[in-house]
Amino acid sequence: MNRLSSALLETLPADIERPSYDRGQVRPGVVHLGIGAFHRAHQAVVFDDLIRAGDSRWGVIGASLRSPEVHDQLAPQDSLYTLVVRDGAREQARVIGAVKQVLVAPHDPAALVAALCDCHLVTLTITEKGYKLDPVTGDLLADDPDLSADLADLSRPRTAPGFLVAALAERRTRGLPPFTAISCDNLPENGARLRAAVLALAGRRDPSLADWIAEHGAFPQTMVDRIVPATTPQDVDALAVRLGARDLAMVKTEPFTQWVIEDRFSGPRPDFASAGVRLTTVVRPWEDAKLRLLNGAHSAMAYLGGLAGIEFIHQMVARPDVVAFVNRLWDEAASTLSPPDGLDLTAYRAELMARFANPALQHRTRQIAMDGSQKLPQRLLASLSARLARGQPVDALSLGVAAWMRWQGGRDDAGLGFRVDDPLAEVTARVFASSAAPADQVDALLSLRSVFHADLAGDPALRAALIRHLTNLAKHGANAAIRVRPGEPAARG
Ligand code: CS2
Repeated sequence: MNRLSSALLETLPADIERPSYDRGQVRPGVVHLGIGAFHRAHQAVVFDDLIRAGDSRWGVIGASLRSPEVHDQLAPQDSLYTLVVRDGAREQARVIGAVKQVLVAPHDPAALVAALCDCHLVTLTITEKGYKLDPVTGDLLADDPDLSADLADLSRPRTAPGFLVAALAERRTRGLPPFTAISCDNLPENGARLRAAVLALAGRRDPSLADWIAEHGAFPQTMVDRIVPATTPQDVDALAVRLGARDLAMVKTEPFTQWVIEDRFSGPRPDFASAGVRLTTVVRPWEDAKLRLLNGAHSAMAYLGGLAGIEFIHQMVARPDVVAFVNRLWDEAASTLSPPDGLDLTAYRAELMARFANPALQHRTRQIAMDGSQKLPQRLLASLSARLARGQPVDALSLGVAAWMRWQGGRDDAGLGFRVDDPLAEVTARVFASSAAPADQVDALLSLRSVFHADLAGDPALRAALIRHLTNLAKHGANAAIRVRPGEPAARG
């Protein structure tokens, strides 16, 4: 069967939406770093909408900072791919034309720097790990080999901050203004983090460059939201039947999508509002609500479900005991939020539960469990700290954290081993190798300063709750632990 390509667009069935514009006229106003599935199902769709509406400045040059995989999927397809939106039994398919090209940074770093010198916007999804900042001190990481290489020599950058600084230096030399750099990772203050990383790296090379970026650059904060599970070979096969062509770069997602951007730009700004994006002055309350409610529940369900051997999120929320647990977690987390105007937490929670229940997404608990050490602070620990500071109970939040702890042991409740996919996996594996006692495990994990701040780690109420939960999890399993209400003993489930 043929691959999806420009030549095949005309032959696609009528119910497949496709670019309604001349792709040859689209200019590359955006460079995206980290062109994974999330970008293709979220920001790239907004740029496609803008181009469809007649503004051809917002074509995307995508870049992968490590692997050639996305390039190899998209290049034979003229960078076309299908967005498959699934809602229960309903499915819509739309071919997205906004991506013009994919660069593989390590193969040709100069091409990426050149693209960055010739764009208005840079968007980034480089994951929590990509910012190269110590999560506690906020300084550049001391022991990252790629960052050390960039600090020594930026002629062939390796890291995202390295690429941005190399290109900004070049733009300054050429008398061009900086681009607007929009972090789209699930991190609080994502724009401030990106700015801090770029300024720190620039400052180590040339303080006047850092001053110029600080004065003229823009790093808006954002909140991004759309559930985008990893594509499976079965998804590709099913789409091939609909398209009559194979699309190895397809992405699958839900109908819901949301993007809130701080209105702070250093150059041309697309008419984002016309494409459904909310521009605002304060993003933090949106981010906090999304991270602590959606992502907090996701992570807690990922570890509890993973331990109980439950594969998908929709299977979790099909269970009344899990729904009750998630609601307890949300009651605790919501009490720490100051929702912005336009966000009704009751409606938001109901909508989240319905999104989790979408059976067509097949969102794996294992996928969400990845990189927990990087995700826990903003998803569960921020709410925990706020509650503990007010002397309030944290039973559900601490169960989520205890489940993350047990996950580090690399063995589920049925005794099956799995690989813990996390930058701290080696360190946490040693904790489980050295003691089987929950109290020892809790103490050792609480001493990880890149995850738990010292005052959180030293809180006796938290330590006691974690030991109680980890003991229950080890003795009775996650299914039973989900059902335990504060004050009740655990029963085997
Ligand atoms: C998920 C997120 O994998 C994960 O950690 O919690 O990717 C989640 O699906 C998105 O943030 C939804 O916007």
